[in-house]
Amino acid sequence: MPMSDNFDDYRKKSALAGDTPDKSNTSDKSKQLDQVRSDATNEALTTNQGVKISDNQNSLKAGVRGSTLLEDFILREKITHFDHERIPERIVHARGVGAHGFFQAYPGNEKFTKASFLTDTSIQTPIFVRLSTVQGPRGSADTVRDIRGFAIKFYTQEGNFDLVGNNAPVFFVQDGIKFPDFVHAVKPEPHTEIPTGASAHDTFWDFVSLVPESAHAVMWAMSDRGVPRNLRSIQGFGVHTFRMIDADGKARFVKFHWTPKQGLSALVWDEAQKLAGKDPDFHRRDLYEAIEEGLYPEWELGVQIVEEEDEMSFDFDLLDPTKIIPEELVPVTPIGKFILNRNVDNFFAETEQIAFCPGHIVSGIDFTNDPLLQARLFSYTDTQLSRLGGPNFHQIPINKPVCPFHNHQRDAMHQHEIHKGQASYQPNSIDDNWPLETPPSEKNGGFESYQERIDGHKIRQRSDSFSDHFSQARLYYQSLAPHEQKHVVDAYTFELSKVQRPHIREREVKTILANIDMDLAKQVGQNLGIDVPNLEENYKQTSLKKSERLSMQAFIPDDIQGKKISVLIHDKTNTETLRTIINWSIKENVIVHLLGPTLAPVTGVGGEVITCDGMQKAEPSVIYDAVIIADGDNLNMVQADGVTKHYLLEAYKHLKPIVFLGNKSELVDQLGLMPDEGTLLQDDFSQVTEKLKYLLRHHRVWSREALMEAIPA
Ligand code: HDE
Repeated sequence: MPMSDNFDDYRKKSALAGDTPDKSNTSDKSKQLDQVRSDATNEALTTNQGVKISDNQNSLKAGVRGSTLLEDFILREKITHFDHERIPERIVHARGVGAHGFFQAYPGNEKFTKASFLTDTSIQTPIFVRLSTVQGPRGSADTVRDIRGFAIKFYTQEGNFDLVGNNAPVFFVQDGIKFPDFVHAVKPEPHTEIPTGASAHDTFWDFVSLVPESAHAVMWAMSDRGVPRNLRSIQGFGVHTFRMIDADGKARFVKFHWTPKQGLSALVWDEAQKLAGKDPDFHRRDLYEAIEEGLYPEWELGVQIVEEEDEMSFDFDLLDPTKIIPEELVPVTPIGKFILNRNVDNFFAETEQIAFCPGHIVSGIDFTNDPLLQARLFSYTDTQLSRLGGPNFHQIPINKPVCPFHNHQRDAMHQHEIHKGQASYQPNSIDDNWPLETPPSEKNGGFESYQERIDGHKIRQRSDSFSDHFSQARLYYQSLAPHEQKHVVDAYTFELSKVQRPHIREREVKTILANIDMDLAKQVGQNLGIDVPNLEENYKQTSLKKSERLSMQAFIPDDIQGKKISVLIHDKTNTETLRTIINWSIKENVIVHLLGPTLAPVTGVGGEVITCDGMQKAEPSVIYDAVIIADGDNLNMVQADGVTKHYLLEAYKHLKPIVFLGNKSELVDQLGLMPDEGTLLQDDFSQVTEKLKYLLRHHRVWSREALMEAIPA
């Protein structure tokens, strides 16, 4: 690429020449803005009745200074509509972000299901995904510690299938009748409506310390899974055991898993807290921007399959939603993949109005008697009645099946269809009995519930097979890498330190944590000043001590696509270096932002004009995965700049790789940083690319955390 006096021209050209993914969506800002312009461009402004409006700035008044007239139907229509713009937010999972994509099945799935979207590899099934936090209201921050909802609507040719899962494979309660209690406890406290988006408060810990069945799910929430780096790098799970039915009517138990190609990564806690202030929309923005950049996130869908005859062969109950099936016992069989490749046009119409329900299933998939799932089957439709204002929410465009649907349901609030004919009942002879039922025996036949044999007494009781609440919580903790275990200790310590009532803190540590793992309990107890009884003799002996894929370390991506790097630049930055970095970023599909001291362009060593993508004060290091400090004749400037120094210190504290180009060991000393495998000091960017790639794939410089821990107090 020839040198150019104008660095910006160079950057545009190199982006065009580079081997980038399909960026037809383009990152060019003006084009993006064009895309979101109103679809009413070139149309006259009218009322909802179609009357053209001549003045949208002034209401109708009696004289220029007079009172406003009731007669002003234009004003009244506009204000009335505005007054009703909000609908009730979801009672849980209120804060979410959505995107469109498609699912593609792998060959061979007819071995266990007859669902056509899973067996016909020639079709791409459109999907809509909504990712959410559980606790906070619509306006809460994205990066709070919480489980993430991961709901997928598959618009199949045989009807909509909703897989309404979470990023943890287990839930807090075993029976749906406990769900409102759990939600009341975790939501903001009733007298203050505090805290927003957080579980670090008395009522949550009061409840979970009294309900041992929550121990396993709480452990997931307190681990790094509770603070994902972004929503492109979270796993999803169907949680409950479902069934799949093949064409011969044979049923098998399945657990759904979906795993990101991007690998799994988490925020460090300090970073999560800072982001909640510096960019409360961090996750929402990240997903939107990745899709706009053409960096489409991808997940592989898989199932753990258990033959019906093996139902009782585990030391936990398959119907218990607080249990996983360790992958050592039943591996995950991949059945397809999905990508998200289109942002919504309108948040309200799509993300807010989408209505998921675990009861939306298609032939080839069926339920089990998991008592949590059974309650969910009722709850979701019920909630839409008040949230979306009546039973016709399936007619809202985002909820509409892509296949035709016909029945005799009529009328009700917000009916969009104009049903014709007299026969809105069956049987009828007026319309030849149409629409007709389809026998299940036919190809693509009607839905038939799996004929499970039920034989029991009506009884309000939990099965004994649901009673081991601690073994799998222990398995989870013991399967984590040492740095992940440390984060769990830190998270329990932080959360419980916010609990005002000492007896709640003590109960959690002495009766829950001590029953899970003594090391964990002792460390948290020590941090909180609580003596912990040794309960090890109560521990149930289990054959499996570790399950490899519970640790996020088991999910290191193959590449670094979609990682974000900031390059700190000042006047007299070496333009040639920036060119090398940008060429590399295009090749690796990495997002690079050049950040100056202000938004004003900086001057390169040869006097070139370099436009900044942002300024260091406004785009803090917490937004990025790594920081590069460019070389040039600018060391004095960098040394004098407090913002840059803080930037680097914070990146170091958050275990991020930092590249000091121009071998700035003087600066490293001055900042008081301990050089480690993540502080890359070189003259030339090409000397660090391999190491930087390695560190970015592994996401953090974990050895630095251990190094900092090892320093004697
Ligand atoms: Fe939900 N849940 N839930 N839930 N849930 C809702 O439905 C409910 C449960 C999950 O992006 C609500 O439309 C009950 C488990 C997600 O729109 C509500 C029980 C799992 C979402 C509801 C559960 C989930 C919801 C609120 C226990 C993981 C967001 C608004 C019996 C497998 C969906 C709405 C979206 C939303 C009820 C337990 C996941 C009130 C009664 C277990 C991802 O109907």
